[in-house]
Amino acid sequence: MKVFINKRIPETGITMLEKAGLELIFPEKENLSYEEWINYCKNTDTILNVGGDFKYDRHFFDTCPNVKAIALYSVGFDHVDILEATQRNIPVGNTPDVLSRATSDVAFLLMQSVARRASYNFQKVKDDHWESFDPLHALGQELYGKTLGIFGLGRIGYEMAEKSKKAFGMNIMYHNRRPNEEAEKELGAKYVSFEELVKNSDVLSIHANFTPEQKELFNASIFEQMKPNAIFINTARGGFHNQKHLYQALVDRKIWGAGLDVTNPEPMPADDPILALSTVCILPHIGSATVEARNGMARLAAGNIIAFSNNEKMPYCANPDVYSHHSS
Ligand code: 8YV
Repeated sequence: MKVFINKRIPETGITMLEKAGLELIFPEKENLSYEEWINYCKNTDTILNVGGDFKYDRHFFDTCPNVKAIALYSVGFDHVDILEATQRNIPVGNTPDVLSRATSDVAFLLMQSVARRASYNFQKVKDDHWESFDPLHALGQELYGKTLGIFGLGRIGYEMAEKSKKAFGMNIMYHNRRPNEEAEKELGAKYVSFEELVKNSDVLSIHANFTPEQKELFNASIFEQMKPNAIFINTARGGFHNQKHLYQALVDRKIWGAGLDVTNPEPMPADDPILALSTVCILPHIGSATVEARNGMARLAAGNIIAFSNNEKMPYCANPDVYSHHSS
């Protein structure tokens, strides 16, 4: 069985696939164009997909009818039309859990970096602008006892809430598709409406799966309702926020700061004025960029491909319905 892998992943995953006797196909060059990528996909049975550059939409599935399974090297699957894949009996694997610590660490890091204007101050040192001590200049804010609002309390959101509670005694509230009993019991997390979350969070951190209906959910009218001291954190998907509105909300002091590991668009232009603000910290989508997380992702993605090649269910599948569909 042929497996097309569009970018190198950690060796641990490659070794698993080789040991399973699968034929691995790597592109001849980095950064394929859409046409080049499609040509590889047309001639393969399965894909181990790295990154979110190309969309798996109806056009893709029509053009590449040989593709029988896709294993994503990501937990997010917003670049895949899951309904379309399911209708065509194509399982789509993903990589949950193994990156929850690393990604929530980045949310936690951004929260602190923004609260203490770390990026701005680091830039001052680099620019040789270390000025004489000023008791009033560019003060930060402390997080002790503040309220953290989690939008989407799954595995990553839980880890962020737990760290914030342990470190700063933060009160946790959350908005989710359904209540999270464990978070309520272990962290005293309180389920609130979206409106309450927006109005009462000192820090609002997004940890939900992105769907097209949620495109730019966080826009001017939402920032308007937030607390003036609020810090907005997005480590999920850039599509959740309107970045121009976010900039304006910061300039107009509707909210206090923003920490982003995902931007809109992505990559974002280096001349975006938001980068000049002192209560902003922006990272280039590094949530899962640790050796531990990336090795874990490689093992799960390879395991999904191997399971498929053995006619077994993918252990981590974004569309498990595909299996009930098969047997009916
Ligand atoms: C990846 C991610 O870096 O898992 C996800 O959903 O966003 C990150 O782990 C990104 O998707 C590239 O594959």
